[in-house]
Amino acid sequence: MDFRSSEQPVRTTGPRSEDALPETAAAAVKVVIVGGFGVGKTTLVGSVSEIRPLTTEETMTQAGVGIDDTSGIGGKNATTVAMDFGRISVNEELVLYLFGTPGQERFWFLWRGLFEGALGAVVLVDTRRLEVSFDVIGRLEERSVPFVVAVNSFPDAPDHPVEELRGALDLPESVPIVTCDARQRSSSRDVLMTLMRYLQGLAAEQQAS
Ligand SMILES: Nc1nc2c(ncn2[C@@H]2O[C@H](COP(=O)(O)OP(=O)(O)O)[C@@H](O)[C@H]2O)c(=O)[nH]1
Ligand SMILES: [Mg+2]
Repeated sequence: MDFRSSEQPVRTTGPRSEDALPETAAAAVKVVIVGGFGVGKTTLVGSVSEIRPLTTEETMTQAGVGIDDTSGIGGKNATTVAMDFGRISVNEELVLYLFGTPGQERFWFLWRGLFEGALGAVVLVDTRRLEVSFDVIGRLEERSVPFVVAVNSFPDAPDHPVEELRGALDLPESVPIVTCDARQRSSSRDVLMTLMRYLQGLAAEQQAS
């Protein structure tokens, strides 16, 4: 895909100049950020995106009460009903487009088509509610979407060693598990870099075989 344009129209309205893609951008990669309700998807996309992230949040309505399990996540009163969208230039050539998507069962219709063309995914995990991650991981495995797991460190979350989490989530040795603070740009960026390195490794393996 070539995002460069030889003709740069002069705009008086429209995207701000800082939203413009670098001229050198040569490759665009679609990355999906998934995870249960309140794990920090919107926060991660927001902290790392170089464009003002597009977020579709709707204050949780009575309809969501009892369906979205808010126990253990005090203070959370909005749930993502659609998607988060952001962009990050990893280097001069590589641009990632981030799509944050809810993992609750009632939003699975959004998954249709979303993973088309996606190179990989980040599964955000809250150790206080690991069970929401099971379905999400299962669905990624079904679709053969490579993913890394990022454990978002909430202050009152129990501190599980990575290998214990690997066991609990039933993940093979090869799947990277990292911890992060989704509010920190550098930490969110590290998660994405872990995914990119993992994807590179998989591509190299495939080439070798
Ligand atoms: N302590 C802590 N709080 C976080 C972190 N990431 C997100 N939060 C908070 O957790 C709540 C849910 O995050 P949000 O991004 O809306 O979750 P989403 O439903 O997955 O999009 C928000 O109040 C965030 O400020 C983190 O890494 N550490
Ligand atoms: Mg959200």
